[in-house]
Amino acid sequence: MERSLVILKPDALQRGLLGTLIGRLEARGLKFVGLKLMQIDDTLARKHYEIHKDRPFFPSLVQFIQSGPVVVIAIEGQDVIETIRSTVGATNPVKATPGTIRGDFAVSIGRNLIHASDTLANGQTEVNNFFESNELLGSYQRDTDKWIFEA
Ligand code: IDP
Ligand code: MG
Repeated sequence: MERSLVILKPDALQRGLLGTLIGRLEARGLKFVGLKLMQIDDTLARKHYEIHKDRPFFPSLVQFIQSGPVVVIAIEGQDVIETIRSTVGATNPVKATPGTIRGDFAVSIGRNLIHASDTLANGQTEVNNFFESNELLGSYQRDTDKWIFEA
């Protein structure tokens, strides 16, 4: 089953937007299988953003993501990577479509509120980097699933 890691970044908590952003994801019908408040340490920050290590913004990115508590969410289901990326919107909020999270709540690329995995492989890797297997509850059913997913 496809998995994605969402991080509600430190700006989301500081701005009091956790509930709003979780609500957007929940209202779309996405199934949460892991969810916790944590503070990311330097080792995990560097690992998470390793693909950007040669970019000029890397130092500020790893510093920002560990600058305060975050909420991390593991989401599971068919096509969750693409579904969540479309809900999140473009990396640069200036270019993000209104109706997306970044298009509605952010204006600056370095304060764009939310991370979402970008590929199937990265989704699996990132969920495993942030959650122990006993923190993931993958097997429960929701009574609403038949109203959200066509059989
Ligand atoms: P994504 O979060 O939409 O997947 P990525 O390209 O993976 O975007 O970049 C990771 C994060 O790095 C972005 O969410 C953003 O906060 C930051 N970032 C990306 N490009 C820039 C930039 O050009 N300047 C400053 N920060 C950037
Ligand atoms: Mg990315």
